[in-house]
Amino acid sequence: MTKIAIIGSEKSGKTTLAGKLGKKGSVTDITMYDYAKNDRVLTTIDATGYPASVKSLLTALNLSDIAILCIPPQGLDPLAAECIISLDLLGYKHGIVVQTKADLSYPLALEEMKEKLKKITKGTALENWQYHTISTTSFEGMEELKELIFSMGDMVGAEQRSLDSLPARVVIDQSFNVTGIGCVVLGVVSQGTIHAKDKMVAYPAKKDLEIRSIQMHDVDVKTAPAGARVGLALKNVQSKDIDRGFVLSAQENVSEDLNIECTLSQLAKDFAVGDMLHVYVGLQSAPLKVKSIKQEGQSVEKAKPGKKYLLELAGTKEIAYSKNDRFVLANLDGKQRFVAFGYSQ
Ligand SMILES: Nc1nc2c(ncn2[C@@H]2O[C@H](COP(=O)(O)OP(=O)(O)OP(=O)(O)O)[C@@H](O)[C@H]2O)c(=O)[nH]1
Ligand SMILES: [Mg+2]
Repeated sequence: MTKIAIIGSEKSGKTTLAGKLGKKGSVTDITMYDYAKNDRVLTTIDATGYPASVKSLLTALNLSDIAILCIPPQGLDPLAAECIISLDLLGYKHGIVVQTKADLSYPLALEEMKEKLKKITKGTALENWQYHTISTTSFEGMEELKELIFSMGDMVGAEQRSLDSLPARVVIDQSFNVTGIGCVVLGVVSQGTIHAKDKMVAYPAKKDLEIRSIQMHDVDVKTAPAGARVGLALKNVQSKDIDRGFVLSAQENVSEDLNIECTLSQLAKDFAVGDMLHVYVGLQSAPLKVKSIKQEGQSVEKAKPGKKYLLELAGTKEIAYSKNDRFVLANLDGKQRFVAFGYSQ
């Protein structure tokens, strides 16, 4: 089961590509496309709410294992750069830089663009990503891209087996009521293995529940491993008790305020004590106010690009997280909105 996110700047060919990789399914601020044939199962997520919403971009990336960054013949623009910064802050491991609309360019120009992109992404999470050229008009490179996605998917799947034995966590992206069944949620097992009849807790609301049944791509299963996209029928809760971003788990930290040790992107705008930042973890987000900034134990007024700080942040919305969860910080007033990544202390 492979899960990919298609991202990039406006009119870079994202939706046309997504449409070639599966059948259109649910639409919110992300649009899902499904494909299943024999043992090849693919979920493609188009971050349709981006660029208006950075949350759409982060949601698509968090629900996927492989990112497809679309770059059209016009090359990099500020939004494509913002996508690269988000991938770098997330420490996103697997992806392909796809040069789209090859029919509108020519081989030498595409090769030059690739060299330029390799230079720009040196030292970022994208440093060792593969490059591939396609056209959804002439179909050039499309079969090869599918093969590449599935072979990367197999590799990611093998990596995920090391997560199967961790405590189970399921990140929820949809919750609804089904007549005769009750609360049904859709999400991804981010680590561990879940079983029908498991008792879990929905965080941050701390609602006790039981997994009644599990489906993977509309097929009933008894267990689901790390990396699986699942539909779960839940007992003892109602769909209104569970929102997107909730985590089903045995144990999570829950708080409104956060202390985060963070590293600012080289391309971030600086921020100061008193500023509002948006904090993202998994599929959750919340606005938090910067109460204090410390650099090597000393209080400072401002945080500057490329540097490390300990932030004291005050919020009003409960967030669920675990020790190793990576937080991403954004300043929604900025031109380039992503600011930093960090971990709670
Ligand atoms: N010539 C050519 N045109 C393409 C190709 N792929 C997409 N297009 C066209 O490019 C335009 C944008 O394509 P979309 O797939 O909507 O791109 P997008 O990135 O989803 O665009 P937004 O969601 O609006 O940002 C459309 O008019 C497409 O028909 C291609 O391979 N070749
Ligand atoms: Mg689109």
